[in-house]
Amino acid sequence: MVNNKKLLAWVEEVATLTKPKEIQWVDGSLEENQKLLDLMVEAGSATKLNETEKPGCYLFRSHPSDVARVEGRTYIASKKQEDAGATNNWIDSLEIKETMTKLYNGCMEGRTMYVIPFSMGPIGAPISKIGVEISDSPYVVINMRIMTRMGKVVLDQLSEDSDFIPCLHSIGSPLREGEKDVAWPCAPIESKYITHFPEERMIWSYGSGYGGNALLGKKCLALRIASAQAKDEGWMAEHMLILALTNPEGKTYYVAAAFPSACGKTNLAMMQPTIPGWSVKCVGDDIAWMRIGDDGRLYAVNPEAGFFGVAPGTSMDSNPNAMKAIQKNTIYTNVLLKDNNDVWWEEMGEDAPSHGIDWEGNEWTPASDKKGAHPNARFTAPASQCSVIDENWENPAGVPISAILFGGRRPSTIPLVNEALNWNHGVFMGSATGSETTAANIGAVGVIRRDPFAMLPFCGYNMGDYFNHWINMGEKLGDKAPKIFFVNWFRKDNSGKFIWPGFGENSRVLKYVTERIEGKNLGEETAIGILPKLGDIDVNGLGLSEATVEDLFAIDKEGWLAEITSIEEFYAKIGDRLPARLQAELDKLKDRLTDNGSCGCCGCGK
Ligand code: SAT
Ligand code: MN
Repeated sequence: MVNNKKLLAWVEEVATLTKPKEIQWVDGSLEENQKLLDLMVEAGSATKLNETEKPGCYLFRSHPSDVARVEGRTYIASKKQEDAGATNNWIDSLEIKETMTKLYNGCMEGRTMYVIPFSMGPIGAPISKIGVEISDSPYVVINMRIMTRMGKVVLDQLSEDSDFIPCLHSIGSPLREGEKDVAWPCAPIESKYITHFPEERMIWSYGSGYGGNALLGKKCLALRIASAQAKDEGWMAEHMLILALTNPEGKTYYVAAAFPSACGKTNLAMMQPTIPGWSVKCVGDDIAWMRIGDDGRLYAVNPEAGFFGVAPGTSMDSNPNAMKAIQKNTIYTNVLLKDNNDVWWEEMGEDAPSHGIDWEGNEWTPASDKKGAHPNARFTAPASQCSVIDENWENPAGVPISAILFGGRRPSTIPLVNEALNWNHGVFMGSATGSETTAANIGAVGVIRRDPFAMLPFCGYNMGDYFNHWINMGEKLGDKAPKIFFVNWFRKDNSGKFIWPGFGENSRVLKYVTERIEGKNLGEETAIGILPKLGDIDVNGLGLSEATVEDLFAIDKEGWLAEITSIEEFYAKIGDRLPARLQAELDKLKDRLTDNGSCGCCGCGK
């Protein structure tokens, strides 16, 4: 029996506005899930995959206009524009409510309205947050069942007066009397809106059924709304994977790492180290909620319960543990369907089938000039199916973080690994993160953009205030603060080939990180940070020449000066809420690089 007053009133209010043909309270059971899947297969929007090869797996094809997050249609609605800041699309709360209320009017006609109670974080954990998503998409229901803890178990947590985050979602495609449904109903791009109300802790999404636009627990709640809550409450909601790294002596270090979407977070989170005796376990692959524990250290929880990973590029080479985790009970979206009802995608490590159906539903052969899978094709799989999931992945207290990594796709200038001189220098590094854009967002691919802390599309408030929150957290953590490193697996040589092999070989860098944590006499202070000396990172067997290795850590002065100019431009955009201490870090870096009154050989800042 639902007795939460706010929920009952909200469900009634939404139903009155959106006029669904029926309302279904989702319980999260297996039977309910199967019923929805059967229904979608029958309606022609899902394909059941080969039961022997892929038991319990289904394929969906989205509309070609609805294949990724739409940052251009994603808004932060607040009373004052400066509270959203220069990096967000701001919209006046009252204005957008009026616009979207008109769109929501009757938008669920002919469809079922699902009420999906979910918990981000283990049920009942102190850091967890309860949300309720109302959606007219059964695809959203089955994805939310994998990505979150969902259904009756969550509803049972809500008492008469307890609070939750309302997340309203509609695909924006009413099914009027006599109209035939399509496989992937959605609204045209210009009427899609993904709107966040951080002041009211509320989300309204309209018009898209894909990924982060529609699975509202993920980027919308666990990052945009949670980041605003975290600032107010003194914790952190970050776009970070969490991994456990164990050395041959059996000591485990937990590492959190922020990379922009589709930069290999899932691969790193489940990586198979190539160096003997080391192992990696996964706590999470996309989001970390971190708070300061009783012992003063930073503890991280993965608020999600599943992986929503990029399929193309995922292979037994790049990520064997993900490949194994997605063999059953997995939802595939926008991959290629083989003639035996199994799936395939580019760079899967398996020869392309001689024939198949591509992500747009067309006949495909290797001679086709189009890709078989969309570059942002995804798998949705339960984290519990990952054979290297860490034993503490659902620990309500979280795991203690020893190091934080930032990174992005940078073809030049940025070294393989560079350690911050101190916390605020690390905050500076995070704030200046840049990366080549990827297919995870609709827009140009392959241009470098500043993506501070990999949070550019996910920070729910003014970026300058967010930077300041990081500085404040460092002050609270003091000498218990994790060490900060900037990594770049994506350096290219003159012919455009990646220099560093990446994937499992990244364990060599992680090993160096733990050795730095242990205070081993490695690395040296330079103008840009603490860089490994030649020999500090074991590159044996990689076939890299000494010159190439040197190149991975060389300080490209010209490149850095250009980098500084670009960071200055970005900081200017942030405006007057940019913390003075970050400007000071930028100035110090410039001085160190240009020898302006400094010794020029170290990071002493003199
Ligand atoms: O579509 S999602 O936002 O869930 C995936 C991503 O961009 O990382
Ligand atoms: Mn992500």
